[in-house]
Amino acid sequence: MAKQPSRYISNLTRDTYALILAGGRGSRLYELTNWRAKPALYFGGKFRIIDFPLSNCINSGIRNVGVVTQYKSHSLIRHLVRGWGHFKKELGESVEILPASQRFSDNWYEGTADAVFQNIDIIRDELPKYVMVLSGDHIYRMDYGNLIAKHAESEAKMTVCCIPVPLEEAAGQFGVMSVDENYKIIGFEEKPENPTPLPNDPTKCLASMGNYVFDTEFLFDQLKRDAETSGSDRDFGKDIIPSIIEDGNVYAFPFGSGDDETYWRDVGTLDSFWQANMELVAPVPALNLYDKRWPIWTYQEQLPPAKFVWEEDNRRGTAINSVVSGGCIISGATLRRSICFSNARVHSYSEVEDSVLLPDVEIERNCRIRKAIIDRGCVVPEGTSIGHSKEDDLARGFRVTDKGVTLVTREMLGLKVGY
Ligand code: ADQ
Ligand code: ADP
Repeated sequence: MAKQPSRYISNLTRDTYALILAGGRGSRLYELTNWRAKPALYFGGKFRIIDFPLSNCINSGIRNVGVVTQYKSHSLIRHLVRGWGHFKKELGESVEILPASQRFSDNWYEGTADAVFQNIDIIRDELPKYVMVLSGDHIYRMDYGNLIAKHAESEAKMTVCCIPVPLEEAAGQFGVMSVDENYKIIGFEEKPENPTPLPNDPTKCLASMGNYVFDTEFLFDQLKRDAETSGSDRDFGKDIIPSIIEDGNVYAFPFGSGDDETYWRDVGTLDSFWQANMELVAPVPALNLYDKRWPIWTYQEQLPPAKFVWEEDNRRGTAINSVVSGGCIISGATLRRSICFSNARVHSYSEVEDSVLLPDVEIERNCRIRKAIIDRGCVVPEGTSIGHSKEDDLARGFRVTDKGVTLVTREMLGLKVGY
């Protein structure tokens, strides 16, 4: 590689404005996204999904970020204000919230491209050379600096992050591309039923991660052209990418090409949400949340440390292969392979296995809980059994997935609803 000027990557990231799309509905998460947007969903004991792309931006040196919100944005906005509201414009840093506000048209954000189009003036004010459009829906750690450097070096107009995914997982779920030997994109289909396999691995295809880098003016030109195209869904995957690959200069960037680990999860379903959380209780998880060089920032209220109480009559408050957050008290109860978000209370004689307890959950005495997701603020009454019989769970109004994960929300327990 030719010798690069000093501060090569930091100059590129400084010249980049990142727009995180956080307006999606996440309908396959059912009641978990009844009250919150998918990017506001809790993850990993103390985070929300949006913290991952936001932390990736900050850790990569991208300090000007807009978060585009729309659907059920209240808890997302509250989190952003509390946890990400301290950046100082005077120091060249900002995390701005960009709700759909009908400034240009009478419509809310239609597709993803429209969500960017409706903020062109705000982006233009920042005078960035590059614009990154990032999905607010995924869990991964990535140094975007490598991606932007590759974009600049290949003189691409647009670069799409990609990752090999098994064909059956990708079918109908992801944008799928074919590339030449230089990773120039030569074909792109949005969510095909029969994805084109990779030449060197017929079991996988190259999926789009929904993360893009653009030369700013090129992006604006495409968005304006698309806005005037009748019949367009105003979507990057459906409309913009397929319409520009023919003219060339659209490249793919394989995730994990730099120093990044290749952990990337789209927690779009209850099963994948449960699974991704469960991966963190493994003795050595694939996602390292403990890397001081790549901290995941979040908002966390001040809470006392987690407490484990072993009562005198041998009721053992224990947590084995589990992740327990601040403010929790596990008294005389046993947790195995479980994640407790802040302020959980698990009382005597209860057993919790392979489960995710979101914040402020209380499990009263003598409960047996297995393979469950317990939503924020649930109080599970004494003696309740969850996850041991699908019929019983369904009869009590809980949701049970095909893979046998039980979701319990406050509403299902007859408690008051609301965030
Ligand atoms: P999807 O994830 O299905 O596919 P989409 O539902 O449009 O695409 O969501 C993309 C991102 O934009 C999400 O973060 C979502 O929250 C947000 N979003 C959706 N609609 C929005 C709106 N109207 N306003 C603001 N934000 C909105 C995309 C690509 C695929 C790719 C997958 C990877 O289209 O090609 O494979 O992402 O997950
Ligand atoms: P259990 O159903 O297990 O009896 P309790 O609510 O009585 O649950 O709590 C059991 C233990 O947890 C208490 O004996 C105490 O040691 C600890 N505990 C409960 N609340 C607090 C608190 N606010 N601060 C510190 N420890 C607490």
